[in-house]
Amino acid sequence: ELHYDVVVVGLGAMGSSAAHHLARRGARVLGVEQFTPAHSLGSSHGETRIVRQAYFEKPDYVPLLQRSYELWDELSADFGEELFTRCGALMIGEPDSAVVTGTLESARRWNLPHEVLDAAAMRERYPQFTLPPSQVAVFEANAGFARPEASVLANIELALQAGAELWFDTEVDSVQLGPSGVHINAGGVEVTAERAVLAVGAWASAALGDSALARLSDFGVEVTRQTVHWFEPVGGAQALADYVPDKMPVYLWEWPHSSGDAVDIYGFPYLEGDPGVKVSLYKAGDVVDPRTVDRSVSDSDAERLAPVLQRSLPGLAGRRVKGSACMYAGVADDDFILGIHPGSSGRVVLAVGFSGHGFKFMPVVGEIVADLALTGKTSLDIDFLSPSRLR
Ligand code: PYC
Repeated sequence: ELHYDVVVVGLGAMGSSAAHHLARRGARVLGVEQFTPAHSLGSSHGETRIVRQAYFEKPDYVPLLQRSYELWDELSADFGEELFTRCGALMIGEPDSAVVTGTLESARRWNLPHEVLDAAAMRERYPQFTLPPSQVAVFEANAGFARPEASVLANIELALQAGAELWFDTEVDSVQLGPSGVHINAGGVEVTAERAVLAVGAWASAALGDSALARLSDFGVEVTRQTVHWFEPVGGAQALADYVPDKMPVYLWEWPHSSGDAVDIYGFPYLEGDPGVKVSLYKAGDVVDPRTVDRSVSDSDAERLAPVLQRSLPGLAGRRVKGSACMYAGVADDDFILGIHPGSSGRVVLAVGFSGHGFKFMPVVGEIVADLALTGKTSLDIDFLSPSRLR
């Protein structure tokens, strides 16, 4: 019989991090992934993800981010490659916008260094951005971007080095409680474990069979299709030099809008080797099924983005040269689902529903999941993310 301390289902950002943290603590770990290492069929691809600490969504996330920053640096050192580049972040909007007020609330509550720049200061310092006179930007120097594919590969490599067994191209057909712990059917092979971790991302509603434990749709996770785009500057390829990380931070920009309009954008500096600069509308996707989602991306996907880009960063509104589609696994209140599954007698840990803003938490989620799977508790406050709040 194949028996493990912990089986981790899903080896995207969160599952690979969990497998890494569990294995380095000496647990006997099996990780199962339906696709290949660091694949592009979920939510852990696309070259870059924003990492920031003055968190406009909720100050409760800040202690998790402080720990995540320590673990980002540890992961980069252990892997031998910089995975988190601190080029700074700009949170832009009207002074009373949710992005600006929320960022300032978290920065003040947790005493995080930041600067408020008005439209004139922005023009001077970051001429790529065109703010109307009424808008401001909160600059956080201790922020930047992480590289998702390399981060997942780092977790996988370090998990393997620490003794984890990882099965790729293997679908999990069922996850059930049984007499010897959790019973999992993975690619036709029955395995048992003391604990299981479900880190299935956007596949929450489509994978794992229909047992009550596996039915994550009960938690109301809604999958949407998101597209990101790379634009060549109006000045052509030689103007890409104006968008390098030394000259341009990551940004998230909330524009005033009537409900239903999708006009908030975010983006990144130019990365060497890319044909353009990455930018996207924030949370603008349609509800989809991950099994049938259209992964091709065309100019029509950028129709709503183009006018917002034109008014926000006019010098970047040139040719669209590349695109990519991914999925968000959204929860109604936009908070993650991180904790022990309420119907699992303490045996199943959920790390799902990251709602389009989870990637920066990848290292701390791995640590928390390992705490929960091995000891049933964690020293970080995650009560606000409890699965029980949703059912
Ligand atoms: O979490 O900062 C974020 C983010 C920006 C766009 C998508 N997620």
